[in-house]
Amino acid sequence: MAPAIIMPQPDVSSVILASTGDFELDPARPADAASEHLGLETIKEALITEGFKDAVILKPHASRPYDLSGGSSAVVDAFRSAGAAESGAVMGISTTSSRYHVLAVLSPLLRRAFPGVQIVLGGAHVVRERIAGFADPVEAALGMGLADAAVCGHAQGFVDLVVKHRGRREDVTTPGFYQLDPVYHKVVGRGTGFYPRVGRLPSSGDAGEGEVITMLADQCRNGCDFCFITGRRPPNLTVDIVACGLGAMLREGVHTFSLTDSNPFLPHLDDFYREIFDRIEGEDRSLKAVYLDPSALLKNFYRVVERAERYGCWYFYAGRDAVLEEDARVIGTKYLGKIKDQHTLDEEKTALRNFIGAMLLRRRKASAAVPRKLTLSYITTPFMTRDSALAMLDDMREFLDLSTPEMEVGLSVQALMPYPGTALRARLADAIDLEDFDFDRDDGVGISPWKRDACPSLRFMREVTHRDAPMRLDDYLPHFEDAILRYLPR
Ligand code: B12
Ligand code: SF4
Repeated sequence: MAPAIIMPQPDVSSVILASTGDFELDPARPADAASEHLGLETIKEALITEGFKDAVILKPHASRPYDLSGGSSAVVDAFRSAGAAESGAVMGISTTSSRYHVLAVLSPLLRRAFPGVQIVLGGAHVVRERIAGFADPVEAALGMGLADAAVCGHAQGFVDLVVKHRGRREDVTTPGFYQLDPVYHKVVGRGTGFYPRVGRLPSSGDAGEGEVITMLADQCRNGCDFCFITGRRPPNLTVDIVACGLGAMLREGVHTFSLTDSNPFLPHLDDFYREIFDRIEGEDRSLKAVYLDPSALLKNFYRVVERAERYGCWYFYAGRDAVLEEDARVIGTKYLGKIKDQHTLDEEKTALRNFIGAMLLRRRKASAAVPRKLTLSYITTPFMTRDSALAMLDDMREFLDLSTPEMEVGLSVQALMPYPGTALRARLADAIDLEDFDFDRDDGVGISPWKRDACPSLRFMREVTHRDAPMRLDDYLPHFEDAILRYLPR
């Protein structure tokens, strides 16, 4: 291949941010995505903070994804109206692993329509990893020309490209920013990116509707093997920025904050959250989708219950994950870096039951009419035996029996996914299909990255839902049992 000629690049005229989740190759199939994207809102806010005001987040209308299946002229038009045809336009595309295949169509389309545009890739899929036989996501994206640069971790490198280096990517040396050396065609770059400086708390969603998604802090020290966020740099959000941001949104009429914080009840974050909520004490607000790590309940039960009430949390999402130690070991579900043994899992079960009881009691005492909710999330794996799957099913039923109108308990099941960058992926590499996260793997029905596809949940999901995990499993339990009995050997 002839070495690329380095052309001087103009200043950045516009920045167009988009998510692969908002594009669909098969119009008959509903997309997984939400058109809101907190990561992209964060980048936009960081650019504004640094004085760059011309960033646009591309959003499809009426929550329908952009159709990439036909001539795609509507997609090109949307990018053009956002400024893609201007010289010096930079595109920032965010992707998760399950939507990565969209790029194979989207990037060439954009390059044809807007020659000279810079495409920068970021998001959960973009990590560096060295596993024999697997393509490194950054090398793959850059090598195939799907992007001119790739940002691992948080977005500081992108902000530097636009503001500090005025679009000249060869000058960017910020950690987390990767590109191909123009002469040797080797990937250059290092580390993972910092969370960029923001003047205001980023949020996504429509404040006018009264509910937004936001992140106040993001740290967890458990280190589960399947978890992607582990090891990421914590955001540098200060109490001031968060409290002022929440205050401003409350004044705009927002009453519900959906939090993406990974583990808000860890003791080392107590002071941070307490200070924030002290500042907005007395305001009418509630928090939902609050992640409740069951192990956080073990030593600090009453502290967690008290904090949850004080912060206004009414809808919790807890990772029950595994019920038996053998499954916990496969998944790598941990408490402070240590795989959960049977004793810990059993203690967590008791603690979760007590938590449901405590919430119910408080709900009955409280004057507020809001019912409490807890969704328990379970993870099925291709390595489950019939007995362990049935034990999981029993556990689900026991929790579901505790559901009342005042304290609703719901279930969600996820199939274990060996996402790039996770310890799980490295550990189970020989059980994963080589085509995993490749462009051909979307068969339009369901996706299994596992060579050993004995997983009842995957078959169950295909049969019952015809798509990925339903959020609430309650109605599907009998089908789940059928699938276990039918597909899992004794
Ligand atoms: C909230 C959330 C959602 C929300 C999204 C709401 C929203 N407004 O964004 C909902 C429920 C819709 C959702 C859906 C899904 N999600 Co989700 N989600 C999360 C969660 C918990 C937080 C994400 C977040 O908002 N973080 C806060 C922001 C500030 O950080 P960020 O998004 O990572 O963005 C920063 C960097 O990544 C980077 N960045 C991101 N995009 C870009 C783009 C460019 C150009 C650049 C330079 C940088 C960059 O810069 C940002 C700021 O520094 C993460 C777990 C986690 N804690 O990361 C999982 C996670 C991202 N989701 C995941 C998955 C699998 C999904 C689904 C596929 C689930 C499903 N089966 O339906 C869908 C797919 C959605 C899609 N678009 O494709 C996985 C992705 C794993 C992977 N390798 O792909 C994660 C990591 C959880 C996990 N299992 O480990 N999700
Ligand atoms: S407890 Fe949750 S956030 Fe923490 S490492 Fe495990 S899966 Fe990730």
